Amino acid sequence: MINYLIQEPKQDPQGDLPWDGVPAHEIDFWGQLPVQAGTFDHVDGLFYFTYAVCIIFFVIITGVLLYSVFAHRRKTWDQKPLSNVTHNTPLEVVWTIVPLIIVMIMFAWGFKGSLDMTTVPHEAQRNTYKATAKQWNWTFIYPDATQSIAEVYVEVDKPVQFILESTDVLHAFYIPVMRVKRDIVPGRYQSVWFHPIKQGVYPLFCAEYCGDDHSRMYAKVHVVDAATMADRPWNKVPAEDKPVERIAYGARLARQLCASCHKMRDTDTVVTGPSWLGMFTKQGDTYVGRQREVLEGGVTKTITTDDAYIIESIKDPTKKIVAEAPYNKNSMSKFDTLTDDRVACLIAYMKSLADN
Ligand code: HEC
Ligand SMILES: [Cu+2]
Repeated sequence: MINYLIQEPKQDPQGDLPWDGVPAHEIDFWGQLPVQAGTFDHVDGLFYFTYAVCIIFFVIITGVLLYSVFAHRRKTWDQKPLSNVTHNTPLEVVWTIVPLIIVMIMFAWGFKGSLDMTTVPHEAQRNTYKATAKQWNWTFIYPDATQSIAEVYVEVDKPVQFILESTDVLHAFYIPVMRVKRDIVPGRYQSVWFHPIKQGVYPLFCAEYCGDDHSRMYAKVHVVDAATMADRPWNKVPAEDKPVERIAYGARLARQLCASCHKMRDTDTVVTGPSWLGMFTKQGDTYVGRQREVLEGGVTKTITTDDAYIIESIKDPTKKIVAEAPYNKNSMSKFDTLTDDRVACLIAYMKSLADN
């Protein structure tokens, strides 16, 4: 079987984005990704069956058609019809029954598959994660209530369930190598489960068009062994006595979560939200926020962009809206699941932007 590579995902020149470093996966002769999950074999089985049926019938039907067109063509201009057969009962019965049987096989197979996908085994129920989709990123909550963003760790050989929710519009949770895909409807919980069988890093996509940066709504799925899992690599926010690491961590979060709307580097071109450059200025050893006109309940106020305002802007962005156009016309969705510790790292990063 021929193997060739799909293209390496396009690298963002600025790096630090969720899809950096996810290896391209080999696809087979039929254009399929290798299966990395122990469940859902029937997805591929049914796919190949349907594919084969289509090819076989295409060849038979087109063959008979072309043959008839050629063999039974009129050979002289005034030739009379050679036959006037209007129907053939045995033939019609055959071409009704045979496709009916084939379609029933497809239905039964698909129905069995759909049942297996929607019936979550107990083992997966005991290993339940939550995935929150929003424009345009993914947040994951683990069974132990810790959190990670734009990447998620699951243990190899341990069935896992994801409860899915959206805080804004329609999204879809899609991990091609696990053969799972489920639409996420705002205001409704959905769930999927799968059984990862091979360690590695795999891409998770949003498979429902959800706005400008839909194509960047991407996450990494790390399938790791139990020892790595016990170490909780996703939960390592640098400690408070490591300010430099905290700024670097905040910068990474900002690239993952906020860079699609806020300018934070000279080279950024986004203008959806206010630039973070100039948010703080440094006076001696302290960072002073800028003056900002905001609308709170329709009333214009002038405030200073201090920590409390920034925390509120993140957790409840509609409370005070930046009054300046065009920002007042755009909206920011709330990041209310972001832990305080992570928000503190984000603020440390915003302040560090005043350092140079
Ligand atoms: C979908 C686009 C979008 C994303 C993503 C986004 N923001 Fe915003 N943000 C906005 C818009 C638009 C405004 C201005 C309107 C308002 O105040 O709500 C804003 C305002 C702000 C403000 C107030 C800024 C000021 O100058 O007064 C802060 C602070 C902020 N965002 C922080 C964040 C952080 C932190 C993140 C990432 C965790 C983030 N934003 C992600 C669109 C976004
Ligand atoms: Cu999406």
